[in-house]
Amino acid sequence: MIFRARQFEFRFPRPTLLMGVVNVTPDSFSDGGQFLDPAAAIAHAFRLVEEGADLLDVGGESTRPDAEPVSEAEELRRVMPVIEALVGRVRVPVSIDTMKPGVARAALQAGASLVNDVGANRTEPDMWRLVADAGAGYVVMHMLGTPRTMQRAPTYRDVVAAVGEFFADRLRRLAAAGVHADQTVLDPGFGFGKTVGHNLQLLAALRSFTKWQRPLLLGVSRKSFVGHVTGETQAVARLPGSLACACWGVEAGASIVRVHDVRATRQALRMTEAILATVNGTTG
Ligand code: HH2
Repeated sequence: MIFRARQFEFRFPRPTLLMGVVNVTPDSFSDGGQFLDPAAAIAHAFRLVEEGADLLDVGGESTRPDAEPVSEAEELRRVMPVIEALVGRVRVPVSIDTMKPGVARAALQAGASLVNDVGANRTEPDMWRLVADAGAGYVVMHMLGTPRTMQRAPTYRDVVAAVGEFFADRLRRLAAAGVHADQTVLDPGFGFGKTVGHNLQLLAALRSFTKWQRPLLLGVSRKSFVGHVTGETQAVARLPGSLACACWGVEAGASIVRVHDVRATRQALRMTEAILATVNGTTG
């Protein structure tokens, strides 16, 4: 399996890729306001690379439930100085976390290598054409509704089947828009229109989503369902629960984890991978 994002190419199997989160927002649930100043965001991004991030995900709009939508101009104002400062100065691909084609276009023009589209439930193909033209990577994330509405009593007949059908449909639509399968990453969208039970069911069934032979991205870091299960109310204190999910996720076939705590997650995953390699008889 190969993942291509412009000049970058990752071949799997390989150690799990760590995507470090850079939120240039005042209101992210996990670290809102800490990196709104571009200089702080840039310094944070360099630190994440030093700690072992294989990708950087820069976002200028919080997608937490009930977050205030941000205008395109404001989102550009937040993310562009950060993307421009990072591209060419870090050796890892820079991802733009946006639902807006206009923001994705500007980020790609500035040298970003992939688009992390939490709004991949869109039906208009303009975002996909941009990705096709740039040869960029593209994260296909499942969300029920919009950040405004997604946590209002989400219901599914079968959440695992619904996410699977979404992936199959989007891979077809992306191919029709000229995006090669090698450019895609699949993400069940933990917390995006999901109850605690739905998130747990998706984690339990993660392996079933490997059937498309595409890297699976796991975005569980500090999320509220970890708080619900563990009783930890503070997002920044949810690292142990997040690590448990990440280790399970890698055992269940995840290839990329999107995290705030790169150094700690890297250590947990390298250890998990060493154990798995021994279980599978591929080392010593
Ligand atoms: N989760 C968040 C944001 N972007 N992208 C993908 N592909 N998968 C995710 O699970 C995901 C994501 C939410 O986390 P965070 O960026 O910390 O919070 P906020 O949206 O409040 O900025």
